Amino acid sequence: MASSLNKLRISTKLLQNSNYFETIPQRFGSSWFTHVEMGPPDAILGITEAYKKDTNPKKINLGVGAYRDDNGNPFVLPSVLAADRQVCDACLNKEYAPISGTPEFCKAAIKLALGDDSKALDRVATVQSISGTGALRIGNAFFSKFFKSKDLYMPTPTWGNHVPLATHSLLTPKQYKYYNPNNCSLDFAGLCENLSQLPEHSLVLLHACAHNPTGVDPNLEQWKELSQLIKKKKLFPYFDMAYQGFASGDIVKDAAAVRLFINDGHLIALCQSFAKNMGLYGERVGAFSIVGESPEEAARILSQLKILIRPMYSNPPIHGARIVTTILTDKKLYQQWLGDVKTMADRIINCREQLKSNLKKIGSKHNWDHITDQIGMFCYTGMKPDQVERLTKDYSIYLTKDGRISMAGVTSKNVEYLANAMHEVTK
Ligand code: CBA
Repeated sequence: MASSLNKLRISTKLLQNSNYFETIPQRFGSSWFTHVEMGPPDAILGITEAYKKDTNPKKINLGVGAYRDDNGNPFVLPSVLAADRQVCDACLNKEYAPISGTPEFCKAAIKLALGDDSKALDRVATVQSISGTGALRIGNAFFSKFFKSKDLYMPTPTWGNHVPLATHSLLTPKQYKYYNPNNCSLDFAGLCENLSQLPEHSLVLLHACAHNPTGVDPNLEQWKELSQLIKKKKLFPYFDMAYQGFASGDIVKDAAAVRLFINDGHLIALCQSFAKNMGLYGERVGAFSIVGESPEEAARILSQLKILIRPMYSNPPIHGARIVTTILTDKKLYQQWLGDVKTMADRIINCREQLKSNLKKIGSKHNWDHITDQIGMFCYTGMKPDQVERLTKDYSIYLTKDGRISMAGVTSKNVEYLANAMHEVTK
């Protein structure tokens, strides 16, 4: 009891990032909450709020990674629409799902990641999660409770939310080298050097594909080397796969790193999201899995995951998971969905070409090759914070301060305006 109280106290302190609790007055004047300060907007989702307020008809939102069609509109995948109709027509009941989500969903989700014929399927514990963020939340809670090391190593840079997700579960975010800003590419030597220096039994967070924010992934040969290194150094690979299908347009190719690690005999943890590859952003569908040593071990892990989930949100929402299950288990819809994923990935790849060629056409002297070398939803442009600020202030182009643009917001209609603005601020 004393130790769990202590843990709660430490957690509160970490969340507040100060010795706040000891200093707050109980009550000041008429309210209990006069001491609650205004917090800053979210570094990514806050951008959409600012964008919405802008009245410039030429404004562009390149902040959040949410796919848009070539008219800049949200895109509901035709396969998702068809599956949604099937689910509604079935008039299913609205009972609670099991704590871990429906077994059919969990089975279909992990098969998509590991492959239908994976030998690991009978020794994996999978639970449905509140999209990719929720998967990380469950994973971090599990590691905080059951892993000896409380350090979570992540690439520099990484998705901004990885850091608070770690601290909320009392894990300490640590870094390893990943990206070289001088040549806008992977710092593979630095990455290997850093990983080989980590203490044994460390937790290493890896972006499975379409690294956010850099758009730079190791190639297959480099993943092979990383797998051997991680094995030799006895590190635990913890994959975040939020973009399966979005990097290359091919869900098998994008799962190559995860499947390679399994074939090399690693036990892994895996977070999946269906926000991007099925366009189910607001439905919040994802999965968290741990591949164990045996079916018996997987059953023990699953029992503990359920114990962690129950007080977090009891059990997951059902509608989005039904859509995903329908698509993944219906041969015709599945084929249609593969085509939809490719349509989205191809449009983004095409926009990369257009942005680069427009910059060249306008006369930019910079090397913009990284725009087409990088993959996935984002382009890490290399623009500095003052240049980003000018883009927003002078051109109503909204993006994160680190110069990341969501390629999904670029269209054949706004690409020229964007290229011109980028040229003006980087001259
Ligand atoms: N992992 C990574 C690496 C991500 O980029 C994101 C989404 C998630 C979680 C997990 P969800 O919970 O929606 O399944 O995604 N990142 C964003 O696309 C955005 O959705 C982004 O713009 O960086 C976000 O929430 O920040």
